[in-house]
Amino acid sequence: MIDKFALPQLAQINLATGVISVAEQVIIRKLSDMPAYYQDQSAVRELLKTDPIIYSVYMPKQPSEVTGMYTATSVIEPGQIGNEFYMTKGHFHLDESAPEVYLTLSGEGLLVMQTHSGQSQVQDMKPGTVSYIPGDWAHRTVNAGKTPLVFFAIWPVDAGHDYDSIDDMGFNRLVLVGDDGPHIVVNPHFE
Ligand code: PAN
Ligand code: ZN
Repeated sequence: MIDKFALPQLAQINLATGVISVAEQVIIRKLSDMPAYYQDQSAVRELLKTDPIIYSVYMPKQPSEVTGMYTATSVIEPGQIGNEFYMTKGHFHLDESAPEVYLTLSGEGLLVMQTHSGQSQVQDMKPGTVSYIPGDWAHRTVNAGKTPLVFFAIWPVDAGHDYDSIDDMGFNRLVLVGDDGPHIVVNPHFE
């Protein structure tokens, strides 16, 4: 369908902070929005006293509400909870034919992906990496560095988000803080 109503749009992204000049909506996720996502619950309880921001998402004013693509920048703060890095909740797209592209702008981290059938893949994120996420792969980003992990995402407007599946079962791979960098391990609690 041709999008007759959209007008050209120009935005400026601050590559270090992820802030978009025409940001209309900012989603802020604090630890209190996702306490059960981390394994070490005593570390969670301690950190909840200050309830840090884990990540923020900046969405520009969209050219059209009807068709096309969404764009956003995500900023994952640096930090750890127990022996896990700060990370996003992660989700599947409701429309399994709706893929997504992530372009890393700054920082370093990992993109953890998996299918409903249990296939998994973890990709490095660093400035300039472009990840193609097929429509049926759940995706979560993990900041494994000491500075904010900032990336730009593009996905179809009708993709929809399924958070419940990950809320229920988690991801089958965890990224833990190791002496020599991030360690990817099998999640013992994955169901
Ligand atoms: C991204 C994510 C964003 C936040 O824009 O929504 O990084 O992660 P969660 O949505 O898992 O909290 C995206 O993948 N959109 O589809
Ligand atoms: Zn997505």
